[in-house]
Amino acid sequence: MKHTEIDAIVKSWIVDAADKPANPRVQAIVLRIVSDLCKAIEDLDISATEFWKGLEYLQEAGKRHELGLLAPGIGLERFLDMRADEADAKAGLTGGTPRAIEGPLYVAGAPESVGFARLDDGTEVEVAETLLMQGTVYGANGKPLSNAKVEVWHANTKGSYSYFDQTQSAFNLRRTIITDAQGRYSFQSIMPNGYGCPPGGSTQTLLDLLGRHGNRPAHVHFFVTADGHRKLTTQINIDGDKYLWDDFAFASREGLVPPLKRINDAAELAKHNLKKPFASIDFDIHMVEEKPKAASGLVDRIRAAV
Ligand code: MBD
Ligand code: FE
Repeated sequence: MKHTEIDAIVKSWIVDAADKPANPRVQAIVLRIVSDLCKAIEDLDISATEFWKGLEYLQEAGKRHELGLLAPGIGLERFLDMRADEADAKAGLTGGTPRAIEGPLYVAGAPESVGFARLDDGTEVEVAETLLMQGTVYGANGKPLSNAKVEVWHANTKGSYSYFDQTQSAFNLRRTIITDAQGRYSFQSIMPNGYGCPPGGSTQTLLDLLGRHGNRPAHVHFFVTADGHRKLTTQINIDGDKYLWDDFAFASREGLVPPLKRINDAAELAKHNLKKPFASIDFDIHMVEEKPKAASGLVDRIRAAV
């Protein structure tokens, strides 16, 4: 079939078949996606068996709650970021901390504290390097922002996230830190390890067929919100990680790999009440204003909440 024939027949199914008011946005999107899919079936001569295998794949991925993992794995979540960056550039919005994908592993409702938080529950202190991370949140006017909300979440030494990994304590490695009067946040935690897609799962199965690995470099996620500013979703990567520029989710970005210092100085150890050398990362965060034509910082999606 020619593409013009496909367009006509799909329009007859999706648009002309309507006999009551349609949601025009949904109609336009479904028309486009079904037409494009039919064209792919035609052009690639996708067999009926291949079609049903594809549908079954998505059904199974949904059953396993892996669609939120598949989306970054095939680049779609990164693509949304690229479009948001483009919208910002067009709107003349510059200067903020780069955004980076949220991923599927955020949990709302983490314990809140002002200025400082300890993120880890202590169960991995023996096997993990201690990580201290700190910085200042700056507003659009370049001045430190007190009372900004910094939500942080990251994986443990096995690359697993609490809540999704039920062997971890509630909210392990997840906290909400309110910046102090100087706009500063700081936390003590453990050095995370990179995440790997569950072996045998839907996402890894597809990645295998594509000849790809399913690993992320070690990273720390942030949501930052402050009055009068656009919500920032970002993450930093741990410098030196094997997968630093080979992330299966394509989220590594210039500006989001802060220098990592290894500290062994007795006075510094004493200051933080630590007994062994630790890693320290300084990361300042620059917020921008919410602008009409720029990307919104708010993304409505279902998130776990406790
Ligand atoms: C993660 O930890 C993550 O951040 C993303 C984007 C995908 C899978 C696991
Ligand atoms: Fe993550």
